[in-house]
Amino acid sequence: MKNNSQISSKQAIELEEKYGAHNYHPLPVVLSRGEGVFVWDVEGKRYYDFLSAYSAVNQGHCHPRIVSALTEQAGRLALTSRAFHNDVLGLFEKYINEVFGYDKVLPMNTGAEAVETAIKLCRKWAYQKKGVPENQAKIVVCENNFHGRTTTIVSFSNDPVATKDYGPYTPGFIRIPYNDTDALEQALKDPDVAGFLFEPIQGEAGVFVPDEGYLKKTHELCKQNNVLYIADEVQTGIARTGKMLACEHEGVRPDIVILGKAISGGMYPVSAVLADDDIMLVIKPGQHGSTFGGNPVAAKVAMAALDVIREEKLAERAEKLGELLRRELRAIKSEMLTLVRGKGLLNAIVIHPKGDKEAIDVCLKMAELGLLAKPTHGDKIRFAPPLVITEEQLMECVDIIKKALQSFE
Ligand code: IF1
Repeated sequence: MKNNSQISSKQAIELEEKYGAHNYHPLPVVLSRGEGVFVWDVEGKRYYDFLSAYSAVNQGHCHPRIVSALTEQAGRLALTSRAFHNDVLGLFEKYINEVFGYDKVLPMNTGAEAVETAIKLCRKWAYQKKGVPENQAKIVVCENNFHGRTTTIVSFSNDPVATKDYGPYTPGFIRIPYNDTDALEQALKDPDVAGFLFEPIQGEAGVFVPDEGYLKKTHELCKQNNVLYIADEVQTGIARTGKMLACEHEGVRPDIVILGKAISGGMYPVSAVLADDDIMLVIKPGQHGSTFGGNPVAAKVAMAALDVIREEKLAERAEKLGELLRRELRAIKSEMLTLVRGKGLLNAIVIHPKGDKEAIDVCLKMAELGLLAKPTHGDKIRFAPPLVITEEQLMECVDIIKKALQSFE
């Protein structure tokens, strides 16, 4: 692969070190090109991308359909602000509501902005529809959640790395253990609870899949207590777990759905909140918004990205290939590999250290062998390839993972 970068990997890392905030500690890999399931570094080495930008690139890197949607619209009308209408937003809004079966969508840009939007929507609904006293609304969240990095969102995180020294924290959140329906039943005894905000599978926590029936039971509890069921599908949505929404695995229809990441195929920041009229219309003109939210480029890119998901049947593919991947990973003989879990093509392995070797060392070895993945919370490695991966490519990746693990035996 020809290297058309102006700088070497070493120079790129030095520039980031010197001129960039140190809010990340990336693997020592400098990427310069992506296509489908592959990315290439500056020196031309090819890797399988097993992170997919944390499930934003479900459709594969630089999908031609999505690239052309971006470039065509960007050259025609990029941003109008919402002070005026444009000829693309309404088409996107109709399309996404038909795909997911809701009355209305509120378009934003990042996942965190969509989560914040859902929190504001839920609170306003609580005061105007449920009759919760002003400023008393509470939202139940789960231990080990990850919903983004704004000060309100980290206010209800229990991850000290994400929260320390960012106080004072936003009040109005109750945290309960994940995957514990009794704990939710208890929390819902408080009449001021307005919503339950959860991830159908906890991604950052290490792809923690709740027990079968957890979504159904929690949905019923919320219905019984007139509490909004708010699914954060930023990472689990858009076919990643084998369905368009992970909640579909249990036939559950959330009151509010939060989407991000792969809604644009990773091509452009697009996020969205879906709800029916009785909830969404509590927000009146001027009460919420953002400069770029729902801009023509975002709208066109998102429609192309959703087209790709549906036309290439990527949900079905994720379901089938996810079963294969977990079966093959569980067959690997390695003392370091203690657990394999996931749904569709959102998976993780749990690594037991061997001597001084741990998950990060396995990731560095896999990178050497041509596969990129990153540990989360120390001992878990997330495996989330683009959903366009073929069975043959998946088997090649299993082989790389096996070689890396067994290199420490
Ligand atoms: C980083 C983690 C994953 C999310 C869910 C909302 C958001 C995210 C379920 C916010 C974002 C990203 C953030 C990114 C890395 C990645 C991540 F490791 F941070 F936790 F995926 F697990 N809801 N997750 O997963 O969306 O504002 O980022 O668009 O912060 O490094 P965003």
